Amino acid sequence: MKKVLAIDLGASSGRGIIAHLDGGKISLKEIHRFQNNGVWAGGDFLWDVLHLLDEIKQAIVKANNDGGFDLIGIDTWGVDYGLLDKDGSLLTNPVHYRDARNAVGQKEAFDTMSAKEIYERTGIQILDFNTLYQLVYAKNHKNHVLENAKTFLFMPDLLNYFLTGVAKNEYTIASTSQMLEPHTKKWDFDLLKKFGINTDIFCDIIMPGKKLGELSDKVCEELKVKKADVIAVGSHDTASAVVSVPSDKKDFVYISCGTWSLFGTELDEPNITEEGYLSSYTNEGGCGGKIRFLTNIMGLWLIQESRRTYIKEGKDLSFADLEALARKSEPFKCFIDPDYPEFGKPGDIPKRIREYCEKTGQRAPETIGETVRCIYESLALKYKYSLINLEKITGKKFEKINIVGGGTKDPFLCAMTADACNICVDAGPVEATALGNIAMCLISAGEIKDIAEARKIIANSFPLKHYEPNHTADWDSAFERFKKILGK
Ligand code: LFR
Repeated sequence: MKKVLAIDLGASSGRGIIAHLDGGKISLKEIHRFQNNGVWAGGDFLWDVLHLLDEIKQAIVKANNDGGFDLIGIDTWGVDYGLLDKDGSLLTNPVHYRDARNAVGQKEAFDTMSAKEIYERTGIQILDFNTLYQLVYAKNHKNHVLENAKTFLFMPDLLNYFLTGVAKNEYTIASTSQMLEPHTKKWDFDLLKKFGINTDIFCDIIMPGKKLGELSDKVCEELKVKKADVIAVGSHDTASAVVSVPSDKKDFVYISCGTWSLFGTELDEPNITEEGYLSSYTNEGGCGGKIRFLTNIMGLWLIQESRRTYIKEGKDLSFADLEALARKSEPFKCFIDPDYPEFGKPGDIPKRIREYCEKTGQRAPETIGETVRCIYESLALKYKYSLINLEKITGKKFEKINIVGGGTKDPFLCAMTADACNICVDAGPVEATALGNIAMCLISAGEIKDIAEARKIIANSFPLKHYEPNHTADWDSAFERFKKILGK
């Protein structure tokens, strides 16, 4: 019976979870949790990657003291990267995907190739933080860094490298970069050359489920732990989350719901069409040879960042407090497009929501409860909009939405999703990302046969919460108003 240490890093916190298979169920234990905040340094918004490495080491020591482990998998958010010099040392701190420079890089990239052409080639949703645009910015403004770079690593690749000394780019995380050819699953070097990016820095791509290496002698000595295998899991957190969607159907709809809401389905092949481009559907790489056909929706970030503003103003409200205030507030007062670019930047979201409502001729929210309710309803309506587009593009009709991840702890949002979309919702598991990571480790060790079996085991291990839709005509008229705001 193999023991797994899953390291799951989100954009605001990280965890170390140990797990094993026990009588056809996965048993989990969180042994370490830590903060992961972007840090402003001299006008740059950066990741403190050495802090993350240190926390991962603490998780390794704790897991070792808790009975040991045989396999480690690391997953993180997408797109961000670090560069090594010719001696294998980190050149600079990785830049946070919410740094304002990325929008500049994107604009500059469009001088070389249009957004549509980039989408047609890569199948990836046009988001200003995609690695491609980050590299265009680096080339145009920080070229001394790129000129000294020998090796390019995404965040999980970089952390794996620190633990093993092995430098590889894992496929699912690489697919978030907008720099892969989606059919061959290889680097699109021709594309990169068009942007003048040195293609020598990229590593071999490793597929999820393969062994990447072992904890290095140095790490074992430093931490006084035994050797363990480091597995290339679906190292993009969303790829891991999709592995653990507890569905036994071939076609299913999921929302990986946390800071972001990743709304989509799994496909066998990329689906790159004009409609997909216009409705912001992406073709990210999945585990088991699948494509994650999904759209990236702003998600609970809007509530998290609003809460930070309220706390700065001296109103120390928990998420449960915010939800309670929202429940008591006037329904359907005003809506936002959650994906309006201004909402993606750190700062005073409630103020930006008020401005947005005024600009779009709506009554602006006046209280905290009204603001939070506006966010919840707008997310639920964006899910409905995304479901309609998904059914149109794929020609499939879906009967249920599986919500996985931290958002499953929010019954208000889950119920609203069912009501707005007029569809059943199954919510769970909450630990979707870590579970997908664990599942790929156990598949690589031969303890689980494949992803279908992993999904059965996960469905069997964690209870789901079921929501029946309570769809009223109010949601239909709300959706008509919402579409006008989107300009559709
Ligand atoms: C979710 C996620 C999304 C990605 C965003 C930024 O945590 O990985 O999939 O678009 O973060 O990297």
